[in-house]
Amino acid sequence: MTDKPIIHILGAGALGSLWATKLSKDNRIVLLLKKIDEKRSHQFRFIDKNQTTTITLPCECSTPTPQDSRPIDTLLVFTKSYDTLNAVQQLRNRLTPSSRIVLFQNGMGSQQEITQLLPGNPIYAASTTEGANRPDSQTVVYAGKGETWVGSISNQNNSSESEKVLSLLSGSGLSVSYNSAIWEKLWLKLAINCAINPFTALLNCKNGELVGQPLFDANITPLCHELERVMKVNNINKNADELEALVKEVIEKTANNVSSMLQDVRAGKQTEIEYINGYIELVAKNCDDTFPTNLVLLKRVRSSCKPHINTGT
Ligand code: KPL
Repeated sequence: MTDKPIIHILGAGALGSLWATKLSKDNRIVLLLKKIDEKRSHQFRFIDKNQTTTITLPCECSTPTPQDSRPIDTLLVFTKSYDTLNAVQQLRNRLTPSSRIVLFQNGMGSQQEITQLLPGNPIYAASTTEGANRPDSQTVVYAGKGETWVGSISNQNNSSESEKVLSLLSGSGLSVSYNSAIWEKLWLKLAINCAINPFTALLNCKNGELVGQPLFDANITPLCHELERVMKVNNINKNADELEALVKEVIEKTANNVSSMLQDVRAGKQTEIEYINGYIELVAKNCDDTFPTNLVLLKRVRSSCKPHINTGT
């Protein structure tokens, strides 16, 4: 009989599967899936460098069923930002006041939705630069080693709980550190996503192909000035020049990436635009300010980034 901790993972996309694989060495991982087969297990190929391993993990249903009703101790959430609230709500009868939840969503807004839904729970947000992709539904490729920062975003900010979360996540062997200023990290990541993702989706190009394109070149500076102002409203001081330099640095480092937004568009999926540039527009409305460059990008993605056929490029 083993007393390894049980970690439930909601959202078995590329990143969820990467963490599930890495954490499975020291923990009992349970994947929460919408559809499960009678074996109640999920198998996929995991490719790390040139090594392929077959991973088989137990799974439970992510919607309420009499069979899957045991309380959840630790929940890592990897759903798309727009699915997060509904997905966590579906598990509500399995969450106790001590269930700890770690949110790995892109953008901003889903974190606040969960802290409002569960004001008494220890809730953490993580920001990660780990790279993983899923070339097909049965294969997960670990594409690039990165770093992960995690920090508390709930009122239940208790240091032994935070140490526990850090130690659980560090058991993955991935590089994880605790960040008591996690909102600042999330805001910086949001600003970078606002300044890269919509352009790549509109121009249908890799990150590294943005600089030099008239749409990007004409708008990046005014957009960074708007992001400086919106961040100031949220007590984050980063000036527009620093932001623009950071965006260009990320573009260079991720030159070969197809951004998550363009991946969604190419795969015919809904994008996370409402939790990226859409979140900036929400702040604009709340503080009676306007961020016109951001708004034009938001409207253009809303109207023209309807899913299109994957050309395979
Ligand atoms: O986080 C990203 C994303 O694609 O969502 C960036 C930083 C733009 C890297 O591709």
